[in-house]
Amino acid sequence: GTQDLAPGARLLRGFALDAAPALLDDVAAVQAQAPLRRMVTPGGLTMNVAMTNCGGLGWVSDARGYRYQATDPLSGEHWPALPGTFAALAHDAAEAAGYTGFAPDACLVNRYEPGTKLSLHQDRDEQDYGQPIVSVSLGLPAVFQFGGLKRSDRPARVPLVHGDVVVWGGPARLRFHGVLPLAEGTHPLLGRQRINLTFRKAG
Ligand code: MD5
Ligand code: FE
Repeated sequence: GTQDLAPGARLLRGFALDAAPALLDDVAAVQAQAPLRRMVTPGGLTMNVAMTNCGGLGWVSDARGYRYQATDPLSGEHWPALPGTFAALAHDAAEAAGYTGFAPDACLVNRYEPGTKLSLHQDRDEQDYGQPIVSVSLGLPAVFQFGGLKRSDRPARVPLVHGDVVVWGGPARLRFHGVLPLAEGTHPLLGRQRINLTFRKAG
């Protein structure tokens, strides 16, 4: 089923279920080339979530700030190419939410383990806020925090499970959001992990 969380935010329950095993094979291939790592914020804190990227651009954080760049700072090489399975799923999910022709140039892979959280933030490092963001949840369930346009707006709690896809666009694009600490558990395909794929047109 499809559900509007708010204007511009559409939850596609189970949209990625059938594709999930193929997506996870490609996640493993991406990780083999560009390993997951915990990045450091400009303020000097090590992030809780482990990350890597694929596609023409990847999101990075270090002492100099947050940005997208074409190369992996660990290797100096380009990020792995965006797998065809990823591009097709992101395009089709965006279309199901009313965005035709979505062609992401960046996929951020976020890896959560039990206890891992993502603090409330806005996604502001992309060039064009008119482009949607597609996010795919795989593995362990999480409780997503969906806030307002001000940090002080009390966030709603949205449970997200394996196979769920959310398309964030329009007036939802700049809402504050985060992920509560992951509960302990074991997923049949991923074990003690949640993987979130976040697709963007960043450049
Ligand atoms: C996650 N990742 O579950 C989330 C999924 C990130 C991040 O937040 O920055 O890597 S993307 C959630 C999102 C993106 C853009 C807008 C909104 C939510 N929103 O309006 O709530 O790892
Ligand atoms: Fe975010």
